[in-house]
Amino acid sequence: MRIVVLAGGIGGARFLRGLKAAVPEAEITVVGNTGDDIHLFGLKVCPDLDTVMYTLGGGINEEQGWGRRDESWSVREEMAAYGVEPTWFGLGDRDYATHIVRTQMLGAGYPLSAVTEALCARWQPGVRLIPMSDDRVETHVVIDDPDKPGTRKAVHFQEYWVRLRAAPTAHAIVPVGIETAKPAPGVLEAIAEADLILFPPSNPVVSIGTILGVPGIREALVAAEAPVIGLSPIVGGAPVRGMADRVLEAVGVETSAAAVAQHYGPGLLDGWLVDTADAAAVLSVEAAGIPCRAIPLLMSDVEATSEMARAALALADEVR
Ligand code: GDP
Ligand code: FO1
Ligand code: CA
Repeated sequence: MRIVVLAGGIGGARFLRGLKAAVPEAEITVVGNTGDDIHLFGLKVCPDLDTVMYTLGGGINEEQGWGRRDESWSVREEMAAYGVEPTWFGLGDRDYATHIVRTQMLGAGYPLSAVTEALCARWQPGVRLIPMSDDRVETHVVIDDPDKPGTRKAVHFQEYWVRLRAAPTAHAIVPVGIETAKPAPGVLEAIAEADLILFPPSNPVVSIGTILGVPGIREALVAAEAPVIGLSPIVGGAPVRGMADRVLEAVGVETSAAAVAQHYGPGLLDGWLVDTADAAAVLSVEAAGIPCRAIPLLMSDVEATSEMARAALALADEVR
């Protein structure tokens, strides 16, 4: 079975671990979000691709959910000693090696998709990991400018998320460069040839939403023969982790499992899974034309996550 998964960082990566355990024979292609990518100290950092690669390859810091395990921070300390900004984004020594290799290969002319494949040759994530695009897309967030009252400014998504902890109201989410971005080689083919397409419980705006914004990807998903089944990242009316409510608010979508399904729409989604805490949402999602089931959606361990993956497969069989 060929499965395509659109993934952000932690939510996507953890779901993929359960999916792999549930269907070990499946050929899984992951289309990764690169809107979170940032250039720091001359290096290209791809947090969501790395989170998927490290999680599936056994190199992730499990507690944190991002970055390398057994990490040390000498380079960061030395940079701080030089007074070099920014200091709010934590790059560890082991992680630095990934960004150095990536930046070196990009500089030599390889596209990001080829670089990602090369990095994965070491980590063996057991899936084919493709960035959504080889073209540069960087999500920015429009907030009030605290230095110039009455005016607004755009900050990089990582600055909004990590430095500001999504505290300022987001007026708009702008994926800079997306209009001219092309899907990376293999993305549209994988979608067209898939037997099943999954939206893991990733951020609907800045992870899945960004991938869907690459011209051609949404159209390919709508046209695909395979059913598209999504799992809600919102449980009991709140994000399980992180601040997805802040970016949902920015796009005018209520933080609820039902509203996220309707935001994707019945033209795109063929099925939606909500948590048992949101069982009351099933009727309204179905009334909106999307088959919906309520099951436990907390990825507390690999077995619980595999159970979620099996439920997604079962719903796909029902709607197929
Ligand atoms: P990020 O790029 O690291 O933010 O990760 P993703 O975009 O892939 O996923 C983030 C989303 O995962 C958040 O909105 C969380 O609510 C969701 N999430 C995290 N853990 C769980 C879980 O155990 N169950 C569900 N349903 N969602 C989760
Ligand atoms: N998240 C943080 O909250 N603080 C950090 O200092 C931080 C550093 C970092 C470095 C590499 C990497 O791959 C991810 C990192 N993250 C960090 C996580 C990540 O930037 C965000 O959680 C996601 O992009 C949000 O979608
Ligand atoms: Ca992310």
